[in-house]
Amino acid sequence: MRRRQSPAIAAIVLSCASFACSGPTFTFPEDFVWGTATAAYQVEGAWNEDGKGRSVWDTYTNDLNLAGGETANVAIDQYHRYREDVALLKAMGIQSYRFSVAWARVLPEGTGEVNPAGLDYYSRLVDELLAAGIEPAVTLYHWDLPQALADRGGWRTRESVEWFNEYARIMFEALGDRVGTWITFNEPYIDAIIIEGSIRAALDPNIDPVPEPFAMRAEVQAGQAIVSHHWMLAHARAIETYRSLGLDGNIGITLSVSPAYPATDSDDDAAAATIADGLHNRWFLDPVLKGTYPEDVRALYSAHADVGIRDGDMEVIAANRADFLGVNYYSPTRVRAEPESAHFGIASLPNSDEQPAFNGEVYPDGLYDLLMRIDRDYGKPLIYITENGAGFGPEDDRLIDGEVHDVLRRDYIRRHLIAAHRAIQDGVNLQRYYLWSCFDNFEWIWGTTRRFGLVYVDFETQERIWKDSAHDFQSYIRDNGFN
Ligand code: IFM
Repeated sequence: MRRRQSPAIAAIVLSCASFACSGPTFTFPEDFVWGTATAAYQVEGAWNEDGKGRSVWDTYTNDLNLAGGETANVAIDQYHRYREDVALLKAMGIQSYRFSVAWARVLPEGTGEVNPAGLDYYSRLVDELLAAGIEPAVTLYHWDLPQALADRGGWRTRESVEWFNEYARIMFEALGDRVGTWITFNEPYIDAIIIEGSIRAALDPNIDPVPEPFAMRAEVQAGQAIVSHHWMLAHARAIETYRSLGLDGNIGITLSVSPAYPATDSDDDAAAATIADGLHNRWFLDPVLKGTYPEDVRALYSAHADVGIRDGDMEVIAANRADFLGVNYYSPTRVRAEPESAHFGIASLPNSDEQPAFNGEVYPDGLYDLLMRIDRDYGKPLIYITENGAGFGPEDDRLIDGEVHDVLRRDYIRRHLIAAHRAIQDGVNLQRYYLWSCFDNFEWIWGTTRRFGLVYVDFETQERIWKDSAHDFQSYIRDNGFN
């Protein structure tokens, strides 16, 4: 029989568990990797320099005014300041830097002739990182399709699979000797379905405008499923190419995963949550980790549009399982049944947080739940958190006398790391955490009005200033955990 501990002994045990006595309370595994993430369009700038071609985002911001008049033509100018930025990452102790390649910088027309200056930039960035002891993790596609390819039909055409494969091969051959972590795509649900679906609906006079991106009418959303299928196929083909080159790194994909919770305990809300989970999560998790599509979502989409799945596609997808799954987590979805909703008869609840974050409800348990669920339902895959982070609004990012006391971000990061730690303790094979983002940057249609950085960027002067959260993160890495 276990003896009950006296309160005095319990107090000693508790204080010995603290950092002063035996190391941090939340200690991560020895080989855990701490990183930060960015994407080319959001940080590089130099939008038309050294032979770079246009991307669709150059068009969206410069010609279509989708970011309220702002552009990322300069962004945080990382193209010119990468040495300074790598030095900053090193000072923070960052162990891996996840960045993306701008396809149109390497292949201005998307296919065909390579731009040597563009390739050289990524080669220099990789060398600079390695010299600083930082492992590069390269995302091949973070939403910036070359405009030339968009003009040829973009991701809607099946040819896009081979365009991507050609580009991927060029990158593997150029950097594969020095880069050991590759991510094919970033967040297919958010970009291929939601963003591109909303933009398509907004620009096409034959399509009724979308009321709200996450409440997109079923027929518009289903019309994007073919794009997402081409991404899945291109992902699998790129893995096949990577392996055929005999390179020995790891290759995976990054999915945005949002656990869907029913708003009430009614059966109808439970069914609605299953649909939301299918649309956002299973539609991607299943092909990537099981080599199949979930039948329920396939039926929902096929009722409205051709999803584009052809003979042999599923074999290619199934034969090329990713080495790891990248998970981006920001918030959960609370779902209720709403029979009259044109969005598959479901609706999500508005965020009721007192201090709302840009990317939805703050709910660290959602991260724990989704990690446990992926571990359980998909055969314990190797998982990297490839994005997690917070933007709360100007109050949290106010620069006062050269300091930024971003209390809400600090709290957000800490609580999500505790959730990740708990999942590791419970057996999840989680080996990396990339914070989004090291630097404030250009947040797509919201431009510079949404800040997610550990480091404040003055967009006029390009000065970088560490926020309080940056000092926290530095200490977490140094101690491989925290109290
Ligand atoms: O900035 C984005 C990133 O490009 C994709 N994931 C979410 C981030 C914050 O909204």
